[in-house]
Amino acid sequence: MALARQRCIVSLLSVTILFCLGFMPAACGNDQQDGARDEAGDLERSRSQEYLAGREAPVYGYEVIATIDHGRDDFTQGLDFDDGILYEGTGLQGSSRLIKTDPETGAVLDSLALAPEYFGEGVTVLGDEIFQLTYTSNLGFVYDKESLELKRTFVYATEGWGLTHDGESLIMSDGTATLFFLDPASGSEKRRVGVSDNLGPVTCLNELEYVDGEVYANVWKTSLIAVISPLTGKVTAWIDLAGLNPDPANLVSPYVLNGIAYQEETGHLLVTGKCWPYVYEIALISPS
Ligand SMILES: [Ca+2]
Repeated sequence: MALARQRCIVSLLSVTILFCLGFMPAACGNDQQDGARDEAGDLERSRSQEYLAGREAPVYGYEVIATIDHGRDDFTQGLDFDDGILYEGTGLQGSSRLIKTDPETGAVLDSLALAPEYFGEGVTVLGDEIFQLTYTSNLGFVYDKESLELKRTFVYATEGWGLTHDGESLIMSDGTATLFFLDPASGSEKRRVGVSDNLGPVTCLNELEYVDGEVYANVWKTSLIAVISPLTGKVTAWIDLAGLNPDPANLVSPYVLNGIAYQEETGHLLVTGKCWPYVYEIALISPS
């Protein structure tokens, strides 16, 4: 899994470079481009349907409320919203950052570059601190929320993928079907839970967000978010974001959905993908 992910990233680094140097599809597509986009969108929707086939939990849809500009070279690995500010962790060795953004304007308020040996992963804000994982270094960083000054580090045994918290514990994913609950003071593991639904373990859990007593987890390389009971690990619902990718013909893997933040005041989610041009504010639509 992890090796596949790494290979995927390495093999597409040249694409990343082109992309981040400014290559983007023309804003005004011609018929050929529109056709390719429609075809890619249809493929994305059919992949979601294939994944969901036979799964019993209800499936939520979405409605786009607003769009926020997002850096096209920001390889999103984690997203969180706290006190009116959007916090983002980005990845890739040599270009991983922690970024504070004003979601009203999309303006970057502050940012911090990780040392080049670290591949940044999930981020979450708890109290006055920001926590950020690294992919394969088994090392987490804790920063002061206001100044972004590094306060301490912590270690964990697995790869680091997604990160959120329930107010008491950090909740971490590692690309498997397990969620780890960590003590925010020490980083030590308090407990873990396996995630499953009626078809068995739900693996490839990536970016996380804690919402009203449940854990939302993006299933890596899909447009799907699993809604998980943190007590039992059972998937209680799915959110299908197929169709949200703004350019599915070009924003192909690894440029997949990978950012989920929750705006408590509105009940909306802020979601984006790696190097996507927008963060989307969305409302969920109940299953019909
Ligand atoms: Ca998140």
